Amino acid sequence: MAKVNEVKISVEMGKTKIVPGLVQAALDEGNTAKELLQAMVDSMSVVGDKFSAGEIYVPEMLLAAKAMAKGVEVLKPHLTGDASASLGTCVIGTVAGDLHDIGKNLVGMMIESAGFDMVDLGVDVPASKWVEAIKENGNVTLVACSGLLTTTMPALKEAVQTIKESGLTGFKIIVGGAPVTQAYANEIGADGYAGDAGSAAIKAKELVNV
Ligand code: B1M
Repeated sequence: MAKVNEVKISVEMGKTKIVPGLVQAALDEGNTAKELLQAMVDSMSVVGDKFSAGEIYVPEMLLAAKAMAKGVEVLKPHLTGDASASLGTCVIGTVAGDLHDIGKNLVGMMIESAGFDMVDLGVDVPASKWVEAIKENGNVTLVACSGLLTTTMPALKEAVQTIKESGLTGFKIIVGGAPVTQAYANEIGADGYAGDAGSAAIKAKELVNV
């Protein structure tokens, strides 16, 4: 079996120990980092579909996520560039009530490689914590809020509104995540929206006028 397929299946099965070695072997075989990332994203779609169908449960979903995170660690040096000029600090996190962080981490990685310094607030970030982080960290030019659940879309709205109502200035807010759309981003007053990690980095630069 081609190594890329072995990566895909091993992530689906949550084989955290063997995924890093398989990803490295697939890179050595000539697969690109982008191809391998896409294979792992596809695995997570399969996992999500199996969860929806009641074929697997939360623990299996969690193991698959851990396996993907291990694979992404191996890909990281191949996905990120080496930006020289700093575009300021980006504060990133997943909104309150939401524990999904793989997409947020990929977005953070790509935005960092576009030239931003990164402050990662993690997951389940309450609206007030974004404001504190903007105050505490100098030169925040971008705030990036991720949300993966339809049930946490109101938390995304609350985060954006709380940040805007704080009166703090000098930064733009970008939002994204599977259930989020450009229309929803407009509706909640975000400055930008991106559908995936690569376009988030492009949008981030655009928002800070580079
Ligand atoms: Co969850 N989960 N999950 N889960 N989970 C989904 C999202 C789901 C679609 C699965 C399904 O039912 N088919 C479903 C959501 C349904 C919905 O709301 N519409 C779901 C559910 C229901 C749940 C629970 C409620 C299950 C339960 O407990 N009954 C529960 C909620 C827990 C909580 O958050 N409070 C739950 C829990 C979990 C785990 C903890 C087990 C685990 C997460 C572990 C982790 O992240 N460390 C998990 C996982 C792994 C998934 C799936 C299978 C994979 C998510 C993922 O990592 N995808 C997911 C199914 C799926 O996605 N198809 C699912 C890969 C990742 C690269 O993609 O995160 O979409 P994604 O990120 C993309 C884009 O969205 C975008 O760029 C990224 C990269 O290109 N993007 C941004 C993301 N953030 C962005 C920010 C931006 C811009 C773009 O700007 C700031």
